[in-house]
Amino acid sequence: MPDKKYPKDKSALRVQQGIEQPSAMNPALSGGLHRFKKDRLSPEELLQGILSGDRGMLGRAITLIESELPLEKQVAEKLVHDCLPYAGKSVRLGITGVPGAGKSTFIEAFGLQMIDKGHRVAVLAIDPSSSRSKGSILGDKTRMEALSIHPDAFVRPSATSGTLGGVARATRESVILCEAAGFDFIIVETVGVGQSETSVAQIVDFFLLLMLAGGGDELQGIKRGIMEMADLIVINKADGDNLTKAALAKKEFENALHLFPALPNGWNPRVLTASALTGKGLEEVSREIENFVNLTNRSGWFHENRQQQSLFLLRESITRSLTDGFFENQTIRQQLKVYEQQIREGKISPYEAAQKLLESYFPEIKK
Ligand SMILES: Nc1nc2c(ncn2[C@@H]2O[C@H](COP(=O)(O)OP(=O)(O)O)[C@@H](O)[C@H]2O)c(=O)[nH]1
Ligand SMILES: [Mg+2]
Repeated sequence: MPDKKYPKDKSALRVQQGIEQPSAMNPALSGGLHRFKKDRLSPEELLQGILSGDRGMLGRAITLIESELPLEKQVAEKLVHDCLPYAGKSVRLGITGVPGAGKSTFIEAFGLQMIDKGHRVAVLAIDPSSSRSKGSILGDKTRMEALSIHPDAFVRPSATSGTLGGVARATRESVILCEAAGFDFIIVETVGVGQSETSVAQIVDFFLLLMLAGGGDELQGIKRGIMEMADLIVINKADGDNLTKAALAKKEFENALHLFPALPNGWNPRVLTASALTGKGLEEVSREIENFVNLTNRSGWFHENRQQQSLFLLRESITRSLTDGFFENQTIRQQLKVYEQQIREGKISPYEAAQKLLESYFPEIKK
Protein backbone atom coordinates (compact mmCIF):
# COMPACT_ATOMS: atom_id res chain seq x y z
CA MET A 1 0.00 0.00 0.00
CA PRO A 2 2.24 2.89 -1.12
CA ASP A 3 1.49 6.06 0.76
CA LYS A 4 2.26 9.36 -0.94
CA LYS A 5 2.52 11.12 2.39
CA TYR A 6 5.66 9.12 3.16
CA PRO A 7 8.36 9.88 0.61
CA LYS A 8 10.98 7.23 -0.14
CA ASP A 9 13.66 8.93 1.96
CA LYS A 10 11.51 8.58 5.04
CA SER A 11 10.81 4.89 4.49
CA ALA A 12 12.78 1.97 5.86
CA LEU A 13 13.97 1.29 2.32
CA ARG A 14 16.38 4.16 2.45
CA VAL A 15 18.11 2.65 5.45
CA GLN A 16 18.42 -0.71 3.84
CA GLN A 17 20.61 0.67 1.11
CA GLY A 18 23.52 0.85 3.49
CA ILE A 19 23.19 -2.75 4.59
CA GLU A 20 24.75 -4.29 1.55
CA GLN A 21 28.12 -3.15 2.91
CA PRO A 22 29.75 -5.29 5.59
CA SER A 23 29.56 -3.34 8.81
CA ALA A 24 33.29 -3.75 9.44
CA MET A 25 34.16 -1.93 6.25
CA ASN A 26 36.43 1.09 6.34
CA PRO A 27 34.05 4.00 6.92
CA ALA A 28 35.92 6.10 4.39
CA LEU A 29 34.89 3.60 1.72
CA SER A 30 31.36 2.96 2.88
CA GLY A 31 28.64 5.26 1.66
CA GLY A 32 26.36 4.49 4.59
CA LEU A 33 28.80 5.18 7.37
CA HIS A 34 30.31 8.10 5.56
CA ARG A 35 26.90 9.71 5.40
CA PHE A 36 26.55 9.13 9.12
CA LYS A 37 29.91 10.78 9.74
CA LYS A 38 29.07 13.90 7.78
CA ASP A 39 25.90 14.63 9.65
CA ARG A 40 26.54 12.75 12.83
CA LEU A 41 23.70 12.94 15.31
CA SER A 42 24.17 13.08 19.03
CA PRO A 43 22.85 10.18 21.10
CA GLU A 44 20.22 12.59 22.47
CA GLU A 45 19.00 13.49 18.99
CA LEU A 46 18.85 9.82 18.04
CA LEU A 47 16.98 8.97 21.24
CA GLN A 48 14.45 11.72 20.61
CA GLY A 49 14.06 10.55 17.04
CA ILE A 50 13.45 6.96 18.13
CA LEU A 51 11.00 7.93 20.85
CA SER A 52 9.05 10.00 18.36
CA GLY A 53 8.78 6.94 16.13
CA ASP A 54 10.98 8.28 13.34
CA ARG A 55 11.88 5.23 11.25
CA GLY A 56 14.87 6.90 9.61
CA MET A 57 16.39 7.60 13.01
CA LEU A 58 15.59 4.07 14.13
CA GLY A 59 17.41 2.71 11.09
CA ARG A 60 20.46 4.86 11.79
CA ALA A 61 20.50 3.74 15.39
CA ILE A 62 20.39 0.07 14.37
CA THR A 63 23.30 0.71 12.02
CA LEU A 64 25.25 1.88 15.07
CA ILE A 65 24.27 -1.30 16.94
CA GLU A 66 25.61 -3.40 14.08
CA SER A 67 28.81 -1.37 13.82
CA GLU A 68 32.21 -2.76 14.83
CA LEU A 69 33.67 0.72 15.34
CA PRO A 70 34.37 1.43 19.02
CA LEU A 71 32.97 4.97 18.93
CA GLU A 72 29.72 3.90 17.28
CA LYS A 73 29.43 0.91 19.60
CA GLN A 74 29.68 3.28 22.55
CA VAL A 75 26.88 5.49 21.27
CA ALA A 76 24.80 2.38 20.56
CA GLU A 77 25.28 1.09 24.09
CA LYS A 78 24.08 4.35 25.58
CA LEU A 79 21.10 4.42 23.26
CA VAL A 80 20.03 0.92 24.21
CA HIS A 81 20.38 1.81 27.88
CA ASP A 82 18.27 4.95 27.47
CA CYS A 83 15.63 3.10 25.44
CA LEU A 84 15.17 0.29 27.97
CA PRO A 85 12.56 2.09 30.10
CA TYR A 86 10.39 2.51 26.98
CA ALA A 87 10.88 -1.04 25.71
CA GLY A 88 9.26 -4.37 26.44
CA LYS A 89 5.68 -3.53 25.55
CA SER A 90 5.35 -5.76 22.54
CA VAL A 91 4.81 -9.26 21.35
CA ARG A 92 8.00 -10.70 19.91
CA LEU A 93 7.44 -13.32 17.26
CA GLY A 94 10.23 -15.50 15.84
CA ILE A 95 9.75 -17.09 12.42
CA THR A 96 12.05 -19.72 11.02
CA GLY A 97 12.01 -22.16 8.13
CA VAL A 98 14.26 -23.36 5.33
CA PRO A 99 15.06 -20.96 2.48
CA GLY A 100 12.10 -20.94 0.13
CA ALA A 101 9.57 -21.96 2.80
CA GLY A 102 7.93 -18.59 2.20
CA LYS A 103 9.02 -16.69 5.31
CA SER A 104 9.32 -13.29 3.65
CA THR A 105 6.05 -13.71 1.73
CA PHE A 106 4.35 -14.84 4.92
CA ILE A 107 5.70 -11.92 6.94
CA GLU A 108 4.55 -9.43 4.31
CA ALA A 109 0.97 -10.76 4.38
CA PHE A 110 0.87 -11.41 8.10
CA GLY A 111 2.48 -8.08 8.96
CA LEU A 112 -0.10 -6.19 6.92
CA GLN A 113 -2.85 -8.14 8.67
CA MET A 114 -1.46 -7.20 12.07
CA ILE A 115 -1.34 -3.54 10.99
CA ASP A 116 -5.01 -3.83 10.02
CA LYS A 117 -5.66 -4.95 13.57
CA GLY A 118 -4.06 -1.74 14.82
CA HIS A 119 -0.49 -2.86 15.49
CA ARG A 120 2.76 -1.22 14.47
CA VAL A 121 4.97 -3.95 13.03
CA ALA A 122 8.76 -4.15 12.95
CA VAL A 123 10.54 -6.91 11.03
CA LEU A 124 14.15 -7.85 11.70
CA ALA A 125 15.37 -10.39 9.18
CA ILE A 126 18.67 -11.93 10.12
CA ASP A 127 20.92 -14.39 8.41
CA PRO A 128 24.23 -15.01 10.16
CA SER A 129 25.75 -16.85 7.21
CA SER A 130 28.31 -14.69 5.49
CA SER A 131 27.49 -16.39 2.21
CA ARG A 132 24.14 -14.68 1.91
CA SER A 133 24.11 -12.95 -1.41
CA LYS A 134 23.05 -9.47 -2.28
CA GLY A 135 20.42 -10.97 -4.57
CA SER A 136 18.74 -12.75 -1.71
CA ILE A 137 18.43 -9.52 0.26
CA LEU A 138 17.02 -7.70 -2.72
CA GLY A 139 14.58 -10.59 -3.12
CA ASP A 140 13.40 -10.09 0.43
CA LYS A 141 12.95 -6.39 -0.15
CA THR A 142 10.71 -6.96 -3.12
CA ARG A 143 8.77 -9.70 -1.32
CA MET A 144 8.09 -7.37 1.57
CA GLU A 145 7.57 -4.27 -0.54
CA ALA A 146 4.09 -3.29 0.62
CA LEU A 147 5.07 -3.81 4.24
CA SER A 148 8.41 -1.98 3.83
CA ILE A 149 6.76 1.22 2.68
CA HIS A 150 3.80 1.09 5.05
CA PRO A 151 3.94 3.96 7.57
CA ASP A 152 3.14 1.59 10.43
CA ALA A 153 5.91 -0.85 9.57
CA PHE A 154 9.67 -0.99 9.79
CA VAL A 155 11.53 -3.67 7.82
CA ARG A 156 15.18 -4.28 8.38
CA PRO A 157 17.08 -7.12 6.69
CA SER A 158 20.57 -7.60 8.09
CA ALA A 159 23.23 -9.38 6.11
CA THR A 160 25.67 -9.47 8.92
CA SER A 161 28.59 -11.85 8.88
CA GLY A 162 29.48 -11.47 12.53
CA THR A 163 29.67 -14.22 15.13
CA LEU A 164 26.48 -15.90 16.25
CA GLY A 165 26.69 -14.23 19.64
CA GLY A 166 27.24 -10.86 18.03
CA VAL A 167 24.30 -11.28 15.68
CA ALA A 168 22.03 -12.35 18.52
CA ARG A 169 23.08 -9.34 20.54
CA ALA A 170 22.52 -6.92 17.67
CA THR A 171 19.08 -8.42 17.07
CA ARG A 172 18.06 -8.31 20.69
CA GLU A 173 19.17 -4.69 21.01
CA SER A 174 17.44 -3.77 17.78
CA VAL A 175 14.25 -5.23 19.26
CA ILE A 176 14.63 -2.89 22.23
CA LEU A 177 15.02 0.14 19.96
CA CYS A 178 12.04 -0.88 17.82
CA GLU A 179 9.89 -1.16 20.93
CA ALA A 180 11.03 2.23 22.17
CA ALA A 181 10.03 3.58 18.74
CA GLY A 182 6.49 2.37 19.40
CA PHE A 183 6.46 -0.89 17.45
CA ASP A 184 4.33 -3.31 19.44
CA PHE A 185 4.58 -6.34 17.21
CA ILE A 186 8.12 -7.45 16.44
CA ILE A 187 8.90 -10.21 13.95
CA VAL A 188 12.37 -11.77 13.83
CA GLU A 189 13.02 -13.87 10.74
CA THR A 190 15.84 -16.43 10.64
CA VAL A 191 16.83 -19.19 8.27
CA GLY A 192 16.10 -22.48 9.99
CA VAL A 193 19.12 -24.42 8.94
CA GLY A 194 21.82 -23.26 11.29
CA GLN A 195 22.14 -22.55 14.97
CA SER A 196 20.72 -19.07 14.78
CA GLU A 197 17.22 -20.10 15.85
CA THR A 198 18.48 -21.34 19.19
CA SER A 199 19.64 -17.83 20.01
CA VAL A 200 16.55 -16.28 18.45
CA ALA A 201 14.43 -18.43 20.78
CA GLN A 202 16.09 -16.53 23.62
CA ILE A 203 14.88 -13.24 22.15
CA VAL A 204 11.26 -13.94 21.21
CA ASP A 205 8.07 -14.80 23.09
CA PHE A 206 6.55 -17.06 20.46
CA PHE A 207 8.35 -19.23 17.97
CA LEU A 208 6.72 -20.12 14.66
CA LEU A 209 8.15 -22.78 12.39
CA LEU A 210 7.18 -22.45 8.74
CA MET A 211 7.23 -25.74 6.84
CA LEU A 212 6.43 -27.08 3.39
CA ALA A 213 4.38 -30.13 2.50
CA GLY A 214 5.84 -33.00 0.53
CA GLY A 215 9.20 -33.01 -1.12
CA GLY A 216 10.17 -36.44 0.24
CA ASP A 217 11.86 -35.78 3.54
CA GLU A 218 9.10 -34.31 5.65
CA LEU A 219 11.47 -32.77 8.10
CA GLN A 220 13.37 -30.91 5.36
CA GLY A 221 16.56 -30.81 7.30
CA ILE A 222 14.86 -29.05 10.16
CA LYS A 223 16.38 -30.52 13.25
CA ARG A 224 14.22 -32.13 15.88
CA GLY A 225 15.53 -29.56 18.35
CA ILE A 226 14.02 -26.74 16.30
CA MET A 227 10.67 -28.52 16.15
CA GLU A 228 10.77 -28.88 19.91
CA MET A 229 11.22 -25.13 20.28
CA ALA A 230 8.21 -24.32 18.09
CA ASP A 231 5.05 -22.90 19.68
CA LEU A 232 3.29 -23.28 16.35
CA ILE A 233 4.02 -25.11 13.11
CA VAL A 234 2.51 -23.67 9.96
CA ILE A 235 2.50 -25.67 6.74
CA ASN A 236 2.78 -22.90 4.16
CA LYS A 237 1.81 -22.91 0.49
CA ALA A 238 -1.43 -24.76 1.26
CA ASP A 239 -2.99 -23.58 -1.99
CA GLY A 240 -3.74 -24.89 -5.48
CA ASP A 241 -2.51 -28.42 -6.14
CA ASN A 242 -0.79 -28.44 -2.81
CA LEU A 243 -3.89 -28.63 -0.59
CA THR A 244 -4.05 -32.42 -0.15
CA LYS A 245 -0.33 -32.68 0.46
CA ALA A 246 -0.57 -29.91 3.05
CA ALA A 247 -3.38 -31.70 4.91
CA LEU A 248 -1.31 -34.89 4.93
CA ALA A 249 1.75 -33.06 6.20
CA LYS A 250 -0.35 -31.48 8.94
CA LYS A 251 -1.28 -34.98 10.19
CA GLU A 252 2.32 -36.13 10.08
CA PHE A 253 3.57 -33.16 12.05
CA GLU A 254 0.78 -33.54 14.57
CA ASN A 255 1.86 -37.12 15.12
CA ALA A 256 5.48 -36.05 15.48
CA LEU A 257 4.53 -33.35 18.00
CA HIS A 258 2.69 -35.90 20.16
CA LEU A 259 5.99 -37.57 20.87
CA PHE A 260 7.56 -34.43 22.30
CA PRO A 261 7.50 -33.73 26.02
CA ALA A 262 4.93 -31.21 27.25
CA LEU A 263 6.08 -27.58 27.47
CA PRO A 264 6.58 -26.13 30.95
CA ASN A 265 4.20 -23.24 30.21
CA GLY A 266 1.22 -25.55 29.59
CA TRP A 267 1.01 -24.57 25.94
CA ASN A 268 0.17 -27.21 23.33
CA PRO A 269 1.81 -26.36 20.01
CA ARG A 270 -0.54 -26.90 17.11
CA VAL A 271 -0.07 -27.48 13.42
CA LEU A 272 -1.92 -25.20 10.99
CA THR A 273 -1.96 -24.91 7.23
CA ALA A 274 -1.81 -21.54 5.50
CA SER A 275 -1.07 -19.79 2.26
CA ALA A 276 1.02 -16.67 2.42
CA LEU A 277 0.07 -16.10 -1.18
CA THR A 278 -3.74 -16.12 -0.78
CA GLY A 279 -3.81 -15.15 2.88
CA LYS A 280 -5.82 -18.20 3.80
CA GLY A 281 -5.14 -19.43 7.33
CA LEU A 282 -3.34 -16.28 8.47
CA GLU A 283 -6.24 -15.28 10.68
CA GLU A 284 -5.93 -18.60 12.55
CA VAL A 285 -2.24 -17.95 13.03
CA SER A 286 -2.86 -14.58 14.64
CA ARG A 287 -5.59 -16.09 16.82
CA GLU A 288 -3.18 -18.77 17.96
CA ILE A 289 -0.60 -16.16 18.94
CA GLU A 290 -3.28 -14.14 20.71
CA ASN A 291 -4.35 -17.23 22.69
CA PHE A 292 -0.76 -17.90 23.64
CA VAL A 293 -0.21 -14.36 24.85
CA ASN A 294 -3.45 -14.39 26.85
CA LEU A 295 -2.73 -17.75 28.44
CA THR A 296 0.88 -16.98 29.39
CA ASN A 297 -0.03 -13.49 30.59
CA ARG A 298 -2.63 -14.93 32.92
CA SER A 299 -0.23 -17.55 34.28
CA GLY A 300 2.59 -15.04 34.61
CA TRP A 301 4.78 -17.15 32.36
CA PHE A 302 5.06 -14.45 29.66
CA HIS A 303 6.82 -12.07 32.02
CA GLU A 304 8.73 -14.83 33.79
CA ASN A 305 10.05 -16.12 30.46
CA ARG A 306 11.38 -12.70 29.49
CA GLN A 307 13.17 -12.44 32.81
CA GLN A 308 14.66 -15.90 32.31
CA GLN A 309 15.79 -14.90 28.83
CA SER A 310 17.55 -11.81 30.20
CA LEU A 311 19.27 -13.84 32.90
CA PHE A 312 20.33 -16.40 30.33
CA LEU A 313 21.76 -13.64 28.13
CA LEU A 314 23.65 -12.23 31.11
CA ARG A 315 25.38 -15.54 31.72
CA GLU A 316 25.93 -16.24 28.06
CA SER A 317 27.47 -12.82 27.55
CA ILE A 318 29.83 -13.32 30.49
CA THR A 319 30.82 -16.77 29.28
CA ARG A 320 31.54 -15.44 25.82
CA SER A 321 33.59 -12.49 27.03
CA LEU A 322 35.61 -14.67 29.39
CA THR A 323 36.26 -17.30 26.75
CA ASP A 324 37.25 -14.75 24.12
CA GLY A 325 39.53 -12.95 26.57
CA PHE A 326 41.15 -16.19 27.66
CA PHE A 327 41.93 -17.59 24.23
CA GLU A 328 43.11 -14.25 22.89
CA ASN A 329 45.53 -13.72 25.78
CA GLN A 330 49.14 -13.88 24.54
CA THR A 331 50.55 -15.66 27.61
CA ILE A 332 47.76 -18.21 27.58
CA ARG A 333 48.26 -18.86 23.89
CA GLN A 334 51.91 -19.69 24.47
CA GLN A 335 51.19 -21.85 27.52
CA LEU A 336 48.38 -23.61 25.69
CA LYS A 337 50.80 -24.72 22.96
CA VAL A 338 53.14 -26.20 25.57
CA TYR A 339 50.36 -28.03 27.40
CA GLU A 340 48.87 -29.33 24.18
CA GLN A 341 52.20 -30.93 23.34
CA GLN A 342 52.41 -32.45 26.82
CA ILE A 343 48.89 -33.84 26.46
CA ARG A 344 49.82 -35.41 23.13
CA GLU A 345 52.80 -37.05 24.77
CA GLY A 346 50.64 -38.31 27.63
CA LYS A 347 52.61 -36.34 30.21
CA ILE A 348 49.68 -34.45 31.67
CA SER A 349 45.94 -35.01 31.82
CA PRO A 350 43.72 -32.52 29.98
CA TYR A 351 41.97 -31.67 33.26
CA GLU A 352 45.20 -30.89 35.05
CA ALA A 353 46.36 -28.77 32.12
CA ALA A 354 43.06 -26.90 32.08
CA GLN A 355 43.34 -26.20 35.80
CA LYS A 356 46.90 -24.90 35.41
CA LEU A 357 45.95 -22.64 32.52
CA LEU A 358 42.98 -21.25 34.43
CA GLU A 359 45.14 -20.64 37.49
CA SER A 360 47.60 -18.82 35.32
CA TYR A 361 44.82 -16.59 33.92
CA PHE A 362 42.97 -16.14 37.21
CA PRO A 363 45.69 -16.27 39.90
CA GLU A 364 43.03 -15.76 42.59
CA ILE A 365 41.48 -19.18 42.02
CA LYS A 366 44.71 -20.90 43.15
CA LYS A 367 44.02 -22.75 46.38
N1 LIG B 1 2.09 -21.12 -3.94
C1 LIG B 1 2.66 -20.43 -2.94
N2 LIG B 1 3.89 -19.90 -3.10
C2 LIG B 1 4.44 -19.21 -2.08
C3 LIG B 1 3.77 -19.03 -0.85
N3 LIG B 1 4.58 -18.32 -0.02
C4 LIG B 1 5.70 -18.08 -0.71
N4 LIG B 1 5.64 -18.60 -1.95
C5 LIG B 1 6.68 -18.52 -2.99
O1 LIG B 1 7.82 -19.23 -2.55
C6 LIG B 1 9.03 -18.59 -2.96
C7 LIG B 1 9.93 -18.31 -1.76
O2 LIG B 1 9.30 -17.38 -0.90
P1 LIG B 1 10.10 -16.48 0.15
O3 LIG B 1 9.08 -15.70 0.88
O4 LIG B 1 11.19 -15.72 -0.50
O5 LIG B 1 10.74 -17.61 1.09
P2 LIG B 1 11.86 -17.45 2.24
O6 LIG B 1 13.18 -17.83 1.64
O7 LIG B 1 11.46 -18.46 3.27
O8 LIG B 1 11.83 -16.05 2.74
C8 LIG B 1 8.59 -17.34 -3.68
O9 LIG B 1 8.62 -17.58 -5.06
C9 LIG B 1 7.16 -17.11 -3.21
O10 LIG B 1 6.36 -16.44 -4.15
C10 LIG B 1 2.44 -19.62 -0.72
O11 LIG B 1 1.77 -19.52 0.30
N5 LIG B 1 1.95 -20.30 -1.79
MG1 LIG C 1 13.30 -14.60 3.09
